[in-house]
Amino acid sequence: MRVIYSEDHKLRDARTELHAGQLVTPFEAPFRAEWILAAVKQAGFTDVVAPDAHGLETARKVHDPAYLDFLATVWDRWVAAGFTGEAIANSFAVRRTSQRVPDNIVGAIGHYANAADTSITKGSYEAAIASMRCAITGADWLNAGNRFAFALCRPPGHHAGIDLFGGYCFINNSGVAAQRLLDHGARKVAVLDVDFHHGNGTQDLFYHRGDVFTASLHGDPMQAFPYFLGHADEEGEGEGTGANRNYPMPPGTPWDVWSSALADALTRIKAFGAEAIVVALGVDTFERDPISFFSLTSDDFTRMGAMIASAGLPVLACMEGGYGVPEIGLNVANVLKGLEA
Ligand code: SP5
Ligand code: ZN
Repeated sequence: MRVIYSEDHKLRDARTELHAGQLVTPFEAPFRAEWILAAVKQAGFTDVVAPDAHGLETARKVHDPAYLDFLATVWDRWVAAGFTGEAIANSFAVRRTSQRVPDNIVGAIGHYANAADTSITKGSYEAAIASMRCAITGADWLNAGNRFAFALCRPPGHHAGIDLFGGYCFINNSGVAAQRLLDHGARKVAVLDVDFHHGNGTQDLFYHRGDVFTASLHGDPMQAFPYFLGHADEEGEGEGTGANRNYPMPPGTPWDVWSSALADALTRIKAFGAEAIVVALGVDTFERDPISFFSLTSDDFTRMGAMIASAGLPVLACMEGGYGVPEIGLNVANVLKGLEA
Protein backbone atom coordinates (compact mmCIF):
# COMPACT_ATOMS: atom_id res chain seq x y z
CA MET A 1 0.00 0.00 0.00
CA ARG A 2 1.59 3.21 -1.13
CA VAL A 3 0.43 6.30 0.75
CA ILE A 4 0.67 9.72 -0.91
CA TYR A 5 0.58 12.78 1.31
CA SER A 6 1.49 16.46 0.94
CA GLU A 7 2.16 18.90 3.77
CA ASP A 8 0.64 21.56 1.53
CA HIS A 9 -2.86 20.58 2.70
CA LYS A 10 -2.12 22.91 5.65
CA LEU A 11 -2.37 25.87 3.26
CA ARG A 12 -6.14 25.44 3.58
CA ASP A 13 -6.98 26.45 7.13
CA ALA A 14 -10.24 28.41 6.98
CA ARG A 15 -11.56 30.23 10.02
CA THR A 16 -15.21 30.13 9.02
CA GLU A 17 -17.92 27.71 7.94
CA LEU A 18 -21.53 28.85 7.63
CA HIS A 19 -23.28 26.20 9.73
CA ALA A 20 -26.67 26.37 11.44
CA GLY A 21 -26.82 30.11 10.88
CA GLN A 22 -23.45 30.84 12.44
CA LEU A 23 -19.87 31.14 11.30
CA VAL A 24 -18.19 28.26 13.13
CA THR A 25 -14.71 26.73 12.98
CA PRO A 26 -14.79 24.44 9.93
CA PHE A 27 -15.32 20.71 10.39
CA GLU A 28 -12.89 20.21 7.49
CA ALA A 29 -9.62 21.32 9.09
CA PRO A 30 -5.89 20.45 8.99
CA PHE A 31 -5.95 18.21 12.08
CA ARG A 32 -7.92 15.65 10.05
CA ALA A 33 -5.06 14.84 7.70
CA GLU A 34 -2.55 14.88 10.56
CA TRP A 35 -4.58 12.40 12.62
CA ILE A 36 -5.15 10.15 9.61
CA LEU A 37 -1.46 10.18 8.63
CA ALA A 38 -0.40 9.33 12.19
CA ALA A 39 -2.86 6.46 12.47
CA VAL A 40 -1.97 5.04 9.08
CA LYS A 41 1.75 5.05 9.93
CA GLN A 42 1.00 3.58 13.35
CA ALA A 43 -0.85 0.74 11.63
CA GLY A 44 2.30 -0.07 9.66
CA PHE A 45 1.62 1.75 6.39
CA THR A 46 4.98 3.50 6.32
CA ASP A 47 5.54 3.78 2.55
CA VAL A 48 4.54 7.46 2.53
CA VAL A 49 5.65 9.63 -0.39
CA ALA A 50 5.02 13.20 -1.54
CA PRO A 51 3.07 13.70 -4.77
CA ASP A 52 4.63 14.49 -8.14
CA ALA A 53 4.28 18.08 -9.42
CA HIS A 54 1.43 17.54 -11.89
CA GLY A 55 -0.23 20.44 -13.70
CA LEU A 56 -3.87 20.83 -14.68
CA GLU A 57 -3.91 18.77 -17.91
CA THR A 58 -5.93 15.93 -16.42
CA ALA A 59 -8.21 18.21 -14.38
CA ARG A 60 -9.09 20.12 -17.56
CA LYS A 61 -10.62 16.91 -18.98
CA VAL A 62 -13.19 16.67 -16.17
CA HIS A 63 -13.61 20.30 -15.06
CA ASP A 64 -14.52 23.44 -17.02
CA PRO A 65 -11.19 25.24 -17.67
CA ALA A 66 -12.87 28.58 -16.87
CA TYR A 67 -13.84 27.15 -13.47
CA LEU A 68 -10.23 26.14 -12.81
CA ASP A 69 -9.17 29.69 -13.74
CA PHE A 70 -11.76 31.01 -11.29
CA LEU A 71 -10.37 28.81 -8.49
CA ALA A 72 -6.86 30.05 -9.22
CA THR A 73 -7.85 33.72 -8.99
CA VAL A 74 -10.87 33.97 -6.69
CA TRP A 75 -8.94 34.82 -3.51
CA ASP A 76 -6.95 37.63 -5.12
CA ARG A 77 -10.12 39.03 -6.74
CA TRP A 78 -11.92 38.90 -3.39
CA VAL A 79 -9.13 40.81 -1.67
CA ALA A 80 -8.92 43.30 -4.55
CA ALA A 81 -12.62 44.03 -4.07
CA GLY A 82 -11.75 45.29 -0.60
CA PHE A 83 -13.34 42.44 1.37
CA THR A 84 -11.65 41.50 4.64
CA GLY A 85 -13.51 38.32 5.55
CA GLU A 86 -13.16 34.90 3.95
CA ALA A 87 -14.79 34.46 0.53
CA ILE A 88 -18.31 33.05 0.97
CA ALA A 89 -20.94 32.84 -1.77
CA ASN A 90 -24.25 34.44 -0.88
CA SER A 91 -26.02 34.75 -4.25
CA PHE A 92 -26.55 31.73 -6.45
CA ALA A 93 -27.28 30.81 -10.08
CA VAL A 94 -30.42 28.85 -9.23
CA ARG A 95 -33.54 27.78 -11.21
CA ARG A 96 -34.57 29.96 -14.16
CA THR A 97 -31.53 32.24 -13.97
CA SER A 98 -28.87 33.13 -16.51
CA GLN A 99 -25.79 30.92 -16.58
CA ARG A 100 -23.55 33.81 -17.70
CA VAL A 101 -20.57 34.19 -15.36
CA PRO A 102 -20.83 37.67 -13.75
CA ASP A 103 -17.75 39.92 -13.92
CA ASN A 104 -18.30 40.94 -10.30
CA ILE A 105 -16.48 38.62 -7.89
CA VAL A 106 -19.52 38.19 -5.62
CA GLY A 107 -21.53 37.14 -8.65
CA ALA A 108 -18.77 34.88 -9.93
CA ILE A 109 -18.34 33.05 -6.64
CA GLY A 110 -22.09 32.50 -6.47
CA HIS A 111 -22.14 31.19 -10.03
CA TYR A 112 -19.48 28.59 -9.19
CA ALA A 113 -20.77 27.59 -5.72
CA ASN A 114 -23.14 24.74 -4.92
CA ALA A 115 -23.13 25.43 -1.16
CA ALA A 116 -22.20 28.25 1.23
CA ASP A 117 -20.53 25.89 3.73
CA THR A 118 -17.16 26.37 2.04
CA SER A 119 -15.30 29.63 2.67
CA ILE A 120 -12.45 30.27 0.26
CA THR A 121 -9.21 31.53 1.82
CA LYS A 122 -5.68 32.45 0.83
CA GLY A 123 -3.96 29.13 0.14
CA SER A 124 -7.11 27.12 -0.55
CA TYR A 125 -6.27 26.81 -4.24
CA GLU A 126 -2.70 25.74 -3.57
CA ALA A 127 -3.92 23.10 -1.11
CA ALA A 128 -6.51 21.86 -3.62
CA ILE A 129 -3.77 21.49 -6.24
CA ALA A 130 -1.60 19.52 -3.80
CA SER A 131 -4.59 17.31 -2.99
CA MET A 132 -5.21 16.67 -6.70
CA ARG A 133 -1.53 15.81 -7.16
CA CYS A 134 -1.82 13.16 -4.43
CA ALA A 135 -4.70 11.56 -6.36
CA ILE A 136 -2.85 11.62 -9.70
CA THR A 137 0.30 10.20 -8.12
CA GLY A 138 -1.81 7.43 -6.60
CA ALA A 139 -3.36 6.69 -10.00
CA ASP A 140 0.11 6.45 -11.49
CA TRP A 141 1.08 3.91 -8.80
CA LEU A 142 -1.73 1.73 -10.18
CA ASN A 143 -0.74 2.58 -13.77
CA ALA A 144 2.71 1.17 -12.93
CA GLY A 145 1.09 -2.20 -12.16
CA ASN A 146 0.58 -1.99 -8.41
CA ARG A 147 -2.61 -3.13 -6.70
CA PHE A 148 -3.24 -0.55 -3.92
CA ALA A 149 -2.63 3.13 -3.17
CA PHE A 150 -4.03 5.59 -0.66
CA ALA A 151 -4.01 9.27 -1.61
CA LEU A 152 -4.40 11.23 1.62
CA CYS A 153 -6.20 14.04 -0.17
CA ARG A 154 -7.11 17.18 1.72
CA PRO A 155 -9.17 19.20 0.89
CA PRO A 156 -11.61 16.51 -0.28
CA GLY A 157 -13.06 16.45 -3.80
CA HIS A 158 -16.28 14.51 -4.38
CA HIS A 159 -18.67 17.48 -4.12
CA ALA A 160 -16.73 19.44 -6.78
CA GLY A 161 -18.65 19.30 -10.07
CA ILE A 162 -17.66 20.23 -13.61
CA ASP A 163 -17.83 23.92 -12.68
CA LEU A 164 -18.91 23.92 -9.03
CA PHE A 165 -17.21 23.99 -5.63
CA GLY A 166 -18.76 23.38 -2.22
CA GLY A 167 -19.10 20.73 0.46
CA TYR A 168 -15.44 21.53 1.38
CA CYS A 169 -14.37 20.48 -2.17
CA PHE A 170 -12.71 22.40 -5.04
CA ILE A 171 -11.13 19.91 -7.46
CA ASN A 172 -12.64 16.43 -7.79
CA ASN A 173 -9.60 14.36 -6.85
CA SER A 174 -11.23 10.95 -7.40
CA GLY A 175 -12.59 12.08 -10.75
CA VAL A 176 -9.20 13.38 -11.86
CA ALA A 177 -7.65 10.08 -10.76
CA ALA A 178 -10.22 8.12 -12.77
CA GLN A 179 -9.39 10.22 -15.83
CA ARG A 180 -5.67 9.60 -15.25
CA LEU A 181 -6.25 5.83 -15.20
CA LEU A 182 -8.15 6.09 -18.50
CA ASP A 183 -5.40 8.21 -20.03
CA HIS A 184 -2.86 5.52 -19.16
CA GLY A 185 -4.46 2.45 -20.64
CA ALA A 186 -7.58 1.55 -18.70
CA ARG A 187 -10.65 1.31 -20.98
CA LYS A 188 -13.19 1.55 -18.17
CA VAL A 189 -12.91 2.44 -14.48
CA ALA A 190 -15.25 2.92 -11.54
CA VAL A 191 -15.51 5.53 -8.82
CA LEU A 192 -17.02 3.93 -5.72
CA ASP A 193 -18.06 6.63 -3.26
CA VAL A 194 -18.39 5.37 0.32
CA ASP A 195 -18.39 8.83 1.95
CA PHE A 196 -21.55 9.49 3.99
CA HIS A 197 -22.53 12.28 1.58
CA HIS A 198 -23.64 11.72 -2.00
CA GLY A 199 -20.83 12.21 -4.53
CA ASN A 200 -22.75 14.86 -6.43
CA GLY A 201 -19.64 16.32 -8.03
CA THR A 202 -18.39 12.99 -9.30
CA GLN A 203 -21.84 12.13 -10.64
CA ASP A 204 -21.83 15.47 -12.50
CA LEU A 205 -18.39 14.85 -14.04
CA PHE A 206 -19.29 11.48 -15.55
CA TYR A 207 -23.10 11.51 -15.89
CA HIS A 208 -22.99 11.48 -19.70
CA ARG A 209 -19.92 9.28 -20.05
CA GLY A 210 -19.80 5.54 -20.64
CA ASP A 211 -16.19 4.97 -19.59
CA VAL A 212 -16.59 5.70 -15.85
CA PHE A 213 -19.10 3.89 -13.65
CA THR A 214 -20.05 5.98 -10.63
CA ALA A 215 -21.65 4.47 -7.54
CA SER A 216 -22.42 6.32 -4.31
CA LEU A 217 -23.66 5.02 -0.94
CA HIS A 218 -24.96 7.89 1.18
CA GLY A 219 -27.45 9.50 3.49
CA ASP A 220 -30.77 10.00 1.69
CA PRO A 221 -30.62 13.45 0.04
CA MET A 222 -34.14 14.08 1.30
CA GLN A 223 -32.46 14.33 4.73
CA ALA A 224 -28.80 15.02 4.15
CA PHE A 225 -26.31 17.23 2.31
CA PRO A 226 -25.94 17.73 -0.67
CA TYR A 227 -29.77 17.51 -0.80
CA PHE A 228 -30.30 18.06 -4.53
CA LEU A 229 -28.74 14.95 -6.07
CA GLY A 230 -28.23 11.35 -5.00
CA HIS A 231 -31.65 9.78 -5.57
CA ALA A 232 -31.95 6.17 -6.70
CA ASP A 233 -33.53 7.10 -10.04
CA GLU A 234 -30.43 9.00 -11.27
CA GLU A 235 -28.95 6.40 -13.61
CA GLY A 236 -26.86 8.42 -16.08
CA GLU A 237 -27.78 9.84 -19.48
CA GLY A 238 -26.72 9.39 -23.11
CA GLU A 239 -23.58 7.25 -23.28
CA GLY A 240 -23.64 7.23 -19.48
CA THR A 241 -27.06 5.60 -19.23
CA GLY A 242 -26.82 2.83 -16.64
CA ALA A 243 -23.35 3.91 -15.52
CA ASN A 244 -24.45 5.81 -12.38
CA ARG A 245 -25.94 4.12 -9.34
CA ASN A 246 -27.10 5.73 -6.12
CA TYR A 247 -27.82 4.03 -2.79
CA PRO A 248 -29.57 6.54 -0.53
CA MET A 249 -30.07 5.21 3.02
CA PRO A 250 -31.90 6.45 6.11
CA PRO A 251 -30.69 7.66 9.52
CA GLY A 252 -29.20 4.91 11.69
CA THR A 253 -28.23 2.67 8.77
CA PRO A 254 -25.99 -0.11 10.20
CA TRP A 255 -23.34 -2.29 8.54
CA ASP A 256 -25.64 -5.14 7.48
CA VAL A 257 -27.83 -2.80 5.41
CA TRP A 258 -24.95 -0.63 4.22
CA SER A 259 -22.85 -3.65 3.18
CA SER A 260 -25.73 -5.06 1.07
CA ALA A 261 -25.61 -1.84 -0.94
CA LEU A 262 -21.83 -2.17 -1.23
CA ALA A 263 -22.17 -5.75 -2.49
CA ASP A 264 -24.64 -4.60 -5.15
CA ALA A 265 -22.36 -1.74 -6.21
CA LEU A 266 -19.37 -4.08 -6.52
CA THR A 267 -21.38 -6.55 -8.61
CA ARG A 268 -22.35 -3.75 -10.98
CA ILE A 269 -18.80 -2.42 -11.15
CA LYS A 270 -17.59 -5.87 -12.20
CA ALA A 271 -20.42 -6.29 -14.73
CA PHE A 272 -19.58 -2.87 -16.19
CA GLY A 273 -16.07 -4.10 -16.91
CA ALA A 274 -14.15 -1.65 -14.76
CA GLU A 275 -10.42 -2.35 -14.73
CA ALA A 276 -9.75 -0.38 -11.53
CA ILE A 277 -11.71 1.14 -8.67
CA VAL A 278 -11.16 4.63 -7.32
CA VAL A 279 -12.70 4.68 -3.84
CA ALA A 280 -13.90 8.09 -2.67
CA LEU A 281 -13.07 7.20 0.92
CA GLY A 282 -14.99 9.16 3.49
CA VAL A 283 -15.20 7.75 6.99
CA ASP A 284 -18.08 10.02 8.00
CA THR A 285 -20.31 6.89 7.96
CA PHE A 286 -18.86 6.27 11.45
CA GLU A 287 -21.43 6.09 14.25
CA ARG A 288 -20.00 9.10 16.08
CA ASP A 289 -19.33 11.39 13.11
CA PRO A 290 -20.49 14.87 14.17
CA ILE A 291 -22.35 15.82 10.94
CA SER A 292 -23.65 12.47 9.65
CA PHE A 293 -26.20 9.78 10.58
CA PHE A 294 -25.03 6.25 9.77
CA SER A 295 -23.98 3.66 12.37
CA LEU A 296 -20.80 1.99 11.13
CA THR A 297 -18.27 0.86 13.76
CA SER A 298 -14.49 0.91 13.51
CA ASP A 299 -14.43 -2.85 12.80
CA ASP A 300 -16.90 -2.34 9.96
CA PHE A 301 -14.26 -0.29 8.13
CA THR A 302 -11.96 -3.34 8.06
CA ARG A 303 -14.83 -5.36 6.58
CA MET A 304 -15.41 -2.60 4.04
CA GLY A 305 -11.80 -2.75 2.82
CA ALA A 306 -11.92 -6.55 2.55
CA MET A 307 -15.17 -6.48 0.56
CA ILE A 308 -13.80 -3.89 -1.88
CA ALA A 309 -10.61 -5.92 -2.34
CA SER A 310 -12.67 -9.05 -3.04
CA ALA A 311 -13.66 -7.52 -6.38
CA GLY A 312 -10.12 -8.40 -7.42
CA LEU A 313 -9.35 -5.06 -9.05
CA PRO A 314 -6.60 -2.50 -8.40
CA VAL A 315 -7.82 0.06 -5.87
CA LEU A 316 -6.89 3.71 -5.35
CA ALA A 317 -8.50 5.19 -2.24
CA CYS A 318 -8.75 8.99 -2.20
CA MET A 319 -9.52 10.63 1.15
CA GLU A 320 -12.85 12.44 1.35
CA GLY A 321 -14.78 13.23 4.57
CA GLY A 322 -14.73 12.09 8.19
CA TYR A 323 -14.78 14.63 10.98
CA GLY A 324 -14.24 15.58 14.57
CA VAL A 325 -13.54 12.34 16.37
CA PRO A 326 -10.15 10.69 17.03
CA GLU A 327 -11.36 7.47 15.37
CA ILE A 328 -11.11 8.97 11.86
CA GLY A 329 -7.47 7.81 11.71
CA LEU A 330 -8.22 4.30 12.97
CA ASN A 331 -11.16 3.96 10.60
CA VAL A 332 -9.06 4.87 7.57
CA ALA A 333 -6.25 2.54 8.68
CA ASN A 334 -8.81 -0.23 9.09
CA VAL A 335 -10.01 0.19 5.49
CA LEU A 336 -6.41 -0.07 4.28
CA LYS A 337 -5.85 -3.18 6.42
CA GLY A 338 -9.01 -4.74 5.04
CA LEU A 339 -7.90 -4.03 1.48
CA GLU A 340 -4.57 -5.79 1.97
CA ALA A 341 -5.89 -8.67 4.10
C1 SP5 B 1 -16.45 15.88 1.86
C2 SP5 B 1 -17.63 16.01 2.77
O1 SP5 B 1 -17.88 15.13 3.58
N1 SP5 B 1 -18.33 17.15 2.69
C3 SP5 B 1 -19.48 17.36 3.49
C4 SP5 B 1 -19.92 18.78 3.46
C5 SP5 B 1 -21.09 19.00 4.36
N2 SP5 B 1 -21.29 20.39 4.60
C6 SP5 B 1 -22.58 20.74 5.13
C7 SP5 B 1 -22.76 20.14 6.48
C8 SP5 B 1 -24.16 20.19 6.94
C9 SP5 B 1 -24.27 19.36 8.19
N3 SP5 B 1 -25.56 19.39 8.73
C10 SP5 B 1 -25.75 18.32 9.70
C11 SP5 B 1 -26.17 18.80 11.03
C12 SP5 B 1 -25.99 17.71 12.02
N4 SP5 B 1 -26.59 18.03 13.26
ZN1 ZN C 1 -18.92 13.40 3.56
